[in-house]
Amino acid sequence: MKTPVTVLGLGAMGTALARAFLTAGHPTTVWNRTPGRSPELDTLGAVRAASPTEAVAASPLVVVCLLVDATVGSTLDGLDLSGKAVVNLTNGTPAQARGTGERVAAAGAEYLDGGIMAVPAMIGGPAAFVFYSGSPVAFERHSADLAAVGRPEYVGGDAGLAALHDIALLSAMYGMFGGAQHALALVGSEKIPASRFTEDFLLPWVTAMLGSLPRIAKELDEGPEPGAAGSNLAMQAAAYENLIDTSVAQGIDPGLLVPMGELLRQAVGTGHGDEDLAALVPLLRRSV
Ligand code: FVH
Repeated sequence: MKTPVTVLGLGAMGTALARAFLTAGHPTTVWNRTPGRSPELDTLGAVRAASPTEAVAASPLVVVCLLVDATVGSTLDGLDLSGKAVVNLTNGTPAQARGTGERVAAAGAEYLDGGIMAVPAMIGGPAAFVFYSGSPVAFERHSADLAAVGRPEYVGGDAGLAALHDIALLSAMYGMFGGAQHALALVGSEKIPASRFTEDFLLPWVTAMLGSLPRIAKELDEGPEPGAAGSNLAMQAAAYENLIDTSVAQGIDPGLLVPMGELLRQAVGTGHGDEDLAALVPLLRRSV
């Protein structure tokens, strides 16, 4: 028999997780603050618990997917978690993950924090993956069970590391979407259709540019290769002024672009004008 699983939270993501566990044959108990949510899970065989206490008691593996970290605290506090593996897939910061991990361990459970790299429709499919960090015991015991929702990627014993990986990827995603949305606003200012522009130009361009990421990463790991910058920062900083000027002239708020321009100028001003985009990364580091 497959490991029984409890899912706390039946929002869009919790529902997708419960569905994936049920589809993979796990006896699945669910609880949600607002009763009766996602009735389709009942036909798949989900058992509804009347309270978090009842839900947690039903399974050795407890998956939590609620809105924010504070919600996780108020839901789990005071529960008897002894002998359980608690896997928290709620988005949060590394510090929140470590704090929740300490409280869950104090309540007698093994703790894994997770970062889901998928939208609900992707859960259980080949492109979904989930970062995990925290208890190696829990990961070893349950990674095969957790594979039902997406490819498990264990990134270390520090409970905060999954959140760090998650936030890093979300940062890249929002930067990418912010740039793309700015591009669509620019062409939209001249009534150029968004779909055609996206398919013919935006997607191929962004895809080609993303191809330079491994070289940037290698440079960060191993240092710059002398003379390798084909598009030096002095040139980029000069051209970047045109992005701001054109936005303003077209009536588009340049707010999403301005910080990158400032960083380029800072790089040139501190002697990195002949380097490439990898040189910007160290400039973002602040001592904490
Ligand atoms: N959906 C997505 O695309 C992303 C993909 C990556 C991971 N995120 C994170 O997953 C967490 C849950 O997200 P969600 O999409 O399921 O969110 P909602 O559909 O808004 O559901 C929220 C659930 O949280 C429950 N809840 C809210 N407040 C409380 C509370 N004070 N006490 C108990 N439960 C609470 C809510 O219950 P209800 O409103 O139905 O009663 C839902 O079950 C999230 O961290 C994402 O960042 C999703």
